[in-house]
Amino acid sequence: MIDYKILKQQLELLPQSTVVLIAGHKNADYDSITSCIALAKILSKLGYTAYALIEKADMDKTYWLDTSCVLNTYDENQEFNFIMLDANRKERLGRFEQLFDNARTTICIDHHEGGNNESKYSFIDKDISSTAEIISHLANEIDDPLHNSILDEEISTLLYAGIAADTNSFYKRVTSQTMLVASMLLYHGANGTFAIKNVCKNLCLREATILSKMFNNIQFDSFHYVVLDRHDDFFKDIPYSTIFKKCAAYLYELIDVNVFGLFLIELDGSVSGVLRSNCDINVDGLATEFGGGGHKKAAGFETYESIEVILAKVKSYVQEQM
Ligand SMILES: [Mn+2]
Repeated sequence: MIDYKILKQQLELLPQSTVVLIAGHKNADYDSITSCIALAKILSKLGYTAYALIEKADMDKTYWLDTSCVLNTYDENQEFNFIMLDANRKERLGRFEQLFDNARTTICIDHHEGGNNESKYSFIDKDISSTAEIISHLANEIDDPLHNSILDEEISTLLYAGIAADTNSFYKRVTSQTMLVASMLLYHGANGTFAIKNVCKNLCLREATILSKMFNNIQFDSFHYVVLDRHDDFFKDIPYSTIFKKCAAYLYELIDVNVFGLFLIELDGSVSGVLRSNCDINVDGLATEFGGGGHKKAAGFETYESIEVILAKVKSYVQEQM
């Protein structure tokens, strides 16, 4: 559980004269993107100069958002504070890790397993649906009942989108609190249909072709998996998020699959992987063996282990845990 009073106080202790940078994990998903932008907008309303840091490669996902508070790089010529959102290990920040190292103070707000306690202050709730839900509770805490809410239509829509993304349209990891928060966001003007359309229901024909190739390549050896290879011309230029977030979401829903692995062999020989569990097998522990992590039922990694070694390790792990 997060003590939102203390989180609010911690944010208020940041001096307004110092820039606040907010960044999520590399290969940003919609929870990470919308939470970063929403928090930047909330802090701006409170009088801060706040920016959401998003990699150029992830900007294609923001075409439906106002990105006036988004930066792709930051020139560290003045002091700044750093908030790590939707990630709890600085190495997950990718290119922005160096900024974390050089920040005056660091705050982590997240809902993932693991974590290295590298931030000065950490606010982590592993049982909550999404980082966007955490930011919604924070907004509630900030709100003074005598004044207008900090939540406007835009911020509410961003947070609603983040929750929808991590819950697969309010389908998984949803609690009664999640629905109360969603209701509050709708009350403050969130455009729910627009948000879900943009984060969950936006498969185009090209992506349907990619998905059909993935379905055709499903294999089984103690667990179900698909191996894709960037050396295959078809997959050479397809964005990571299209494969791992958008298309893969359909594969995870197959009801007769217990553990699902999706592996992409990159051009440099490394392998990006995600693991999903529809049973009691904890895939976070498995992803950790490859230097990654995530949640018990959904985790990811990047490794230089060969695909043969990865498949063998996952297979023996699944057999042990069954
Ligand atoms: Mn998340």
